Amino acid sequence: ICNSLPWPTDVSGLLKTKMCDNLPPIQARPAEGFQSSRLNSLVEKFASEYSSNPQFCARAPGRVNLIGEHVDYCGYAVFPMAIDLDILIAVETNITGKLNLVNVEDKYPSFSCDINNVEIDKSCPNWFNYVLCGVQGIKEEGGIQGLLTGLNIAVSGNIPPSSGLSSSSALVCASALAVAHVHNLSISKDDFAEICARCERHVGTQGGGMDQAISFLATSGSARLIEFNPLKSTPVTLPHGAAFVVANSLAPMNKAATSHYNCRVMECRIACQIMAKKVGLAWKEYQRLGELQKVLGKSLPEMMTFVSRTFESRPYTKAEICELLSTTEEELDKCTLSENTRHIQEFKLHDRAQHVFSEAHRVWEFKRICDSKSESALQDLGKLMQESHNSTKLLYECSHPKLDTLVDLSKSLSLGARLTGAGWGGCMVAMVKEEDAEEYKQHLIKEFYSKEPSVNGKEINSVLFSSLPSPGACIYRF
Ligand code: ADP
Ligand code: NG1
Ligand code: MG
Repeated sequence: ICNSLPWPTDVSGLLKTKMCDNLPPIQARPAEGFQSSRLNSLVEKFASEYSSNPQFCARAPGRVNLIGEHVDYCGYAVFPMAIDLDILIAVETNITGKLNLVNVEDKYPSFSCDINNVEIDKSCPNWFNYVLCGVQGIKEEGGIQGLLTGLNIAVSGNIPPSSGLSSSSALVCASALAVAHVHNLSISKDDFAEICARCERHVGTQGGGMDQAISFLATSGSARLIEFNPLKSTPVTLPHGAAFVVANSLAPMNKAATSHYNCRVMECRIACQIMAKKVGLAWKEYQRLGELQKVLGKSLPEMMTFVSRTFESRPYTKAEICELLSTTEEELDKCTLSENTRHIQEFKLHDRAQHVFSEAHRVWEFKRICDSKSESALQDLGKLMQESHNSTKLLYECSHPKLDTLVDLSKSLSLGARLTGAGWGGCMVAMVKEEDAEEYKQHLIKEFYSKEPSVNGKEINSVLFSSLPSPGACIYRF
């Protein structure tokens, strides 16, 4: 974090890069197009609520993950691209010390609190918790001296919520960016990504950092291979001739409202700790399968063999896990499990760990094939996407019957299709030949969406769309 440097609002792009490489850009508010009309409605909402105009707007995009699901929190690389759907936050400072929040959508009720006394209630999955995470993240790690300035905020989002396209992190990232901008902090994109990955955990989900990383580090025109510990992001050009189509299964899944997501994080952690203990390591020091692999110096296929030799493909009771770790339930609750997973009595270890190691391997294969520019690249990538879906469905058990239907319907006209994001509902991403994209979409409309009453009257483009890689978070000057 370049705390000593001022936020370079008044300098050219070139100088900005010299002052602190890699800052989220500050740019003119778009004067035309779709983004501009959304900004106009947001400003209207802002004015009707606060009787004034915003000083600036922070924008953070959602993402679609092409491959590498449920591996980021194990320390493994992922392969997302930002989409052009986003969260926009209009902001002005106030002198009351209050954080006032309104949303353009009535379903998200207004909220107000003392900005220097933020409390995030994990037990209530309120929308404003994500804004509070961003505020808290910058307060804790942004290097602010003294008190935070009060803010009036209006929010507008068009990322379908609870659908695996990372609406939650876009809201956290836009909020953190807004608070940092108000306080003149120069925080690099990488630092924003890491701060936001940590602070989103205040809502209770133990995420890995993919969503926040791509929201800040995305660049238009390329997907990114994102590695963790340390954070590293590499642009990867996707092969010519491929279109990525996102299809919403219309089954929402709110990650903060259930323990499904954290249960998987814990299953991987328990598998890691039992394997660490088996080879004589101090198991409490190991949280992530990726860390264990590094210490053991084994390849991913070797780790898969290790998993097969260690676990059976059946659930393990908490008592059995304690026996394998020579520990007590109290200690397991304290050292390993999150608050919302302590009630769970059975954990699957073999299948979850096998998914993680095989999926981590597929991510690197995906990158290798993209770089190879081989003639069979599209077919090879499609095959990896299909294998990834099968693994999330069968080994990780995080698919949904509607997602499986969409993936099955994609077999004839796509090269490969898979659930994207955390799953249990939400979206699927399919890779199709550009020339087949329209026919493919019509096929899904006929066979899936025409049978879904909830789509009636909705724009089909809001549930079924192609997406090109979009740029990352920025500030719009007003
Ligand atoms: P995902 O990140 O896959 O979209 P999550 O369950 O992680 O799904 O987060 C969804 C939650 O994010 C919503 O329930 C809501 O609280 C919040 N959210 C998403 N979009 C908006 C929005 N436009 N305005 C307010 N809150 C939003
Ligand atoms: P979504 O579905 O967008 O909330 C979640 C996690 C990611 C990653 C994916 C699964 C958060 C903020 N996001 O994404 O880190 O683990 O699931 O690959 O926890
Ligand atoms: Mg989310």
